[in-house]
Amino acid sequence: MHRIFISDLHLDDPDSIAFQRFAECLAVEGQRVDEIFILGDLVEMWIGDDDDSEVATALKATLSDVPAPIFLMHGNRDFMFGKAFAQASNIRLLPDPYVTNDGLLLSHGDAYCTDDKAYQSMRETFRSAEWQSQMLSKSLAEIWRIATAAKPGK
Ligand SMILES: [Mn+2]
Repeated sequence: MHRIFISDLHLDDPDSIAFQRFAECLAVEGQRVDEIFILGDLVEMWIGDDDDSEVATALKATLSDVPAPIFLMHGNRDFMFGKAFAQASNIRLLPDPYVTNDGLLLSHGDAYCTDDKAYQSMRETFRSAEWQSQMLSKSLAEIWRIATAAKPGK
């Protein structure tokens, strides 16, 4: 069993070196590994699956092209990745934490920053179905404005 683990790329521009290297990595490793795990904060910010920005479009195209199965966990920046994105990108969303069938515990890790009470309370709000549906009912421009003002940690 061969796997690769990626996290915290914070991609925000399809023309950046980081995005190009990510695409190359998936193109090469996607041919020879059994599973690819992306453990959060793949993008700098995800404002909803209907995002039609260049980076969102490039990301879906890049991910859906990979022959190996891709598993994606939310980070503290991209916790809004949803079912529509998963389907369009041909990836599977993982809960956090997640234990593989051979006993690896996977987590983005922000849930364990327990001394940061302010962050944990914000995290609870951001992950609630109520807050998310309220956000997703706004326009993309409005969500972008709110998200940019509230950058939730690294
Ligand atoms: Mn993070």
